[in-house]
Amino acid sequence: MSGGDRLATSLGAAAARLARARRVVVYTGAGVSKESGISTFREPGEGIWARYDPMQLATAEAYARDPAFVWRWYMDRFGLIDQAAPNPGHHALAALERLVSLTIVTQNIDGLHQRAGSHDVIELHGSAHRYKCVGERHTGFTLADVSGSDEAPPRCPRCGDLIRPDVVWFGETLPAAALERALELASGCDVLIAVGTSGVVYPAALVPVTAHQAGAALIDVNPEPDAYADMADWFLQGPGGEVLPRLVDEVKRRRGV
Ligand code: BV8
Repeated sequence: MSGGDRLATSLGAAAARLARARRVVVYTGAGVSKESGISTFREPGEGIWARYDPMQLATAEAYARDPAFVWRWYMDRFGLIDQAAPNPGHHALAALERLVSLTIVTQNIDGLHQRAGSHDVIELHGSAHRYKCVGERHTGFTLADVSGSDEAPPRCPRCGDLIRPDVVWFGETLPAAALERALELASGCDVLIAVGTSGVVYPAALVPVTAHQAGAALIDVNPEPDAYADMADWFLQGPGGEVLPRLVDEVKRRRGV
């Protein structure tokens, strides 16, 4: 059987299970935004961490050491995110939310799921569209609220502390309510779809494992094998922007819509 035939067979079986799902969780990582032109983190040679040292950029210590350098790096990245648009993978997941009871649990900070029309989205690692002061006493700012320059981080209008992106850096705990709800949904869902994640960053990476251990069917979508491919009931090997629309079309066909 060719690779394409294997994918079609697995995709049909996965769609049949999805079409009769009671409660679905979709767990996404940077790969789901790759076809929107946003770099992933760990792909050999092209990922963000293949070009930059995360410990020099994505930690509170790095920000304290050189706030202007880290701020400028994030302003460059967020500029690319602002130019990006949802791709067919994001739109397929928004369509799936209209077919089954579904929550997206994302590690991504780009907000593309929401821009594609998904409503129930849990952001485990924060957002590129939200800022807070380093003391975390004042949060929920937009960039316009703090009128930052690309060169130097602005100061909090309420307390004068440095402003920082409201994203989760290495060594920082995830937003407790978001992680708690994500793990609760994972332990109660009957199907979990993992899309575009290497599955190496904890504690977020526990979400698919929690679902699998609770007996949920696991569908893994990735062009390359990842941490979930072996434990998955169906490993759908391909880019999310191609596999997800086909998967949702199959579910619609089985649902007669
Ligand atoms: C924590 C910031 C408690 C936001 C990120 C030492 C000290 C402290 C902690 C640790 C430590 N050692 C280990 C840890 C835990 C650490 C961790 O897990 N490290 C890993 C790397 C080993 N975790 C933490 O620090 C977390 N906090 O543990 O706090 C604590 C506190 C103190 C002390 C101990 C513990 C915080 C983790 C969050 C870090 N923040 N980014 C930003 O700037 O963006 S990391 C980054 O990784 C992003 O958040 C990203 O979302 C996340 C996961 O990456 P992926 O999304 O999976 O992306 P990746 O590139 O890896 O994979 C992409 C996949 O897509 C690939 O498989 C590829 O094949 C696939 N793909 C490619 N094209 C497509 C595709 N898929 C589909 N379609 C395509 N077209």
